[in-house]
Amino acid sequence: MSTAVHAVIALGSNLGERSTTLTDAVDELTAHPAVRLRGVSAIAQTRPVGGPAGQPDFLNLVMEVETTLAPLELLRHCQHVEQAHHRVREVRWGPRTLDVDIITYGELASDDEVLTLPHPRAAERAFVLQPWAWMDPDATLGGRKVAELAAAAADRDGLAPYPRPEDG
Ligand code: A4P
Ligand code: MG
Repeated sequence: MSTAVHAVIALGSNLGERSTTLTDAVDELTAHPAVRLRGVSAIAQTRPVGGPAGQPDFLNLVMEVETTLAPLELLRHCQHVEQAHHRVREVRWGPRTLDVDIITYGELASDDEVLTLPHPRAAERAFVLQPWAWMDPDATLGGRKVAELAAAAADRDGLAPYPRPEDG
């Protein structure tokens, strides 16, 4: 029996019923018998980074799981969940109903383009780092505190808790 590994997974949605999509996807990802939920962040509303001008704001969250799936098995599982949400993705970095990225898989480092670990753009993206720091204030990525990386990220100003407090 293989040992369980902790993995951090980031979810984003900027089309359709965004918050329902994210919370359903958390349930679907952890419905797999080899995946156990260890933590899930609050939802952040974030301005789109990259992609076509004028696309809607994203909702993003981060979750931590413990899994006995191998890295590529976990990627395949994430892609199945994306597909179950009828993901629309015609343009790179364009609007999508659901995007699921693996941010870390234990301490594994890989530059394989099918599964790059840690996720190559995570360390500069507040839409990943800030929810991660909310979930786990002591988290580190590449030896640096995730909360500090989040504060320094260029897209930090476009991020707010969702729903905003004034919305109730
Ligand atoms: N792939 C390689 N490494 C990984 C990994 N660690 N996790 C490969 C997941 N997939 C990985 O991904 C393309 C290929 O990446 C896959 O075939 C997989 O084998 P994709 O999800 O199909 O395509 P994509 O998401 O359109 O492109 P990409 O490059 O993954 O984009 P990103 O970096 O995920 O960025 N702004 C805000 N505010 N919030 C967002 O959530 N998301 C993006 C997408 C851009 N801007 C955003 C947000
Ligand atoms: Mg992606």
